[in-house]
Amino acid sequence: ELHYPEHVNVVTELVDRHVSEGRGDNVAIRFEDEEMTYAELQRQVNRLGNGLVNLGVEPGDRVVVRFTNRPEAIVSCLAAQKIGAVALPSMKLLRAAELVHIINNAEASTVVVYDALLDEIDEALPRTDTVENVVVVERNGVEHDHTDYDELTAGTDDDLDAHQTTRDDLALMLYTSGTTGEPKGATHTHRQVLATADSYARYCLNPTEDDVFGGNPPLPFAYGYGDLVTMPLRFGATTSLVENASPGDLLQAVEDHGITIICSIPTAYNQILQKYPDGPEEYDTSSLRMAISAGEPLTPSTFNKFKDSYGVEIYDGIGTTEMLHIFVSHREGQDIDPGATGYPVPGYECKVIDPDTGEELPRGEAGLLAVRGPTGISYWNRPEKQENALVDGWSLPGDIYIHREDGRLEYKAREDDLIISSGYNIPGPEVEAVLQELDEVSEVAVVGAPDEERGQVVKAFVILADGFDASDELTESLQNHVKNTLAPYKYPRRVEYVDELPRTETGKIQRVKLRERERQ
Ligand code: 3SK
Repeated sequence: ELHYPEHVNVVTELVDRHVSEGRGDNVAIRFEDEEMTYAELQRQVNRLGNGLVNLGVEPGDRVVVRFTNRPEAIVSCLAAQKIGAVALPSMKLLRAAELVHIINNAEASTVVVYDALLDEIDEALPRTDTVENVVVVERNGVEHDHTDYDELTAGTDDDLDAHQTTRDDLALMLYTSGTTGEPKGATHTHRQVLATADSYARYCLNPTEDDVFGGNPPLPFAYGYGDLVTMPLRFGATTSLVENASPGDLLQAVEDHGITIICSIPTAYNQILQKYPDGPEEYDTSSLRMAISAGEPLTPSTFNKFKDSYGVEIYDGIGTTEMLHIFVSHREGQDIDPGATGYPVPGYECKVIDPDTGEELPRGEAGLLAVRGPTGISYWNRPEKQENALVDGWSLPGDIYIHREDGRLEYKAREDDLIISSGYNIPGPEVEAVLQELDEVSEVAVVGAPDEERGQVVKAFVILADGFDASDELTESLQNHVKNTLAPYKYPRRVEYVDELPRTETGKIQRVKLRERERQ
């Protein structure tokens, strides 16, 4: 079990401790060709923290932080947390209507925003009730009549004592992507933020201050916040930020910043493999010691291809915005079985239950995953959602898993992604993983389509890899590949070739949109 003192402020632990213990010259952030040491990060956090206090921001206030993956995003979150406020990073693609919902639901008092993302805030503001301060980081000459970040911080002190937050005060709020209804605010306390590094990172990644974490998950995505803020800073390591990273940008950052732990999602790993199949020949990726993946299940074929081309293993993990980070994964040094997500992360317990009775199922049977540990589901002001999401202290993330005899947890599907066809339960992602093995397939999503005879049939939406064209013969060979690999009733009776798949900003396939399309 993880223990924290009654009073703890996450910023003291992530930044100040390194400076006071002699690691102030370690590089905390690398961005383009700039480096920011821990001492400089502390100074910038303190100056903005003082600026926010001068504006009247109080402990407990919610501060919306809206940026691309840039250093000011990290400084702004940490400055808010250091003065006892709650950082609320917002995804950059959110439109005004979504921002209105979030700002009003969170009753945010303050917004710190990158000027390139100001327009949606300006459109949202007249429909919000609580915002008193808007601080703009002007880097692109966007005109505005709000508080200027550089002016606000220019006149403030370099020193700031962290607010005496308790370990159970809120530090961070992240809104779910809202694929199943209105976005919900998932709240996280100072100790829970630290716990993600002290459980998952410490045991599964084994980081040291020489590590460089880098990748392209957006910082407001819990996965990105953990990998690119909490985890590197907890260990005095470096975070490498890349704005709007394409596969090439990501590999360039590996080469330029010496990334040792690359963090991304399966789609991006597949894109890298498609575009740069002989990676190390085009970019120097020799600094990499491991790769991590989350957001969507990683298929064994992606794991194997990446290992063959780039010489490192991808550690898959499952987490949720509500749990803040990964709670099932393999650990560094363990024998990875790419057919399973891994074991419960030390500190977490997992069980697979019957969704109807709540009883734990025998090993080997598929059911609903339940998890408990140092983080857990706690929604801001949504009692009706809270009630069903947390049962007797167990969080129910909504995934179907098998708890195997060997102790590993094997992903089957999201609860909603189980296709029931002629009475058979068919996990869509299992069929996706098999189709993904084929060179012809670049990306694929499998959902249930309504069918008079079978209730539902398996339907695959396929993006073809470069150089392949759709044809009846190709469809037949995709179908045969599934029939020859899985129980034949799982093969996709319908295949549609598409140019793109609907995805959330965090890269998750929106199968719900595909299902809706099929129902029309
Ligand atoms: O999607 C995931 O698997 C995930 C992992 C870590 C943190 C947050 C999320 C949603």
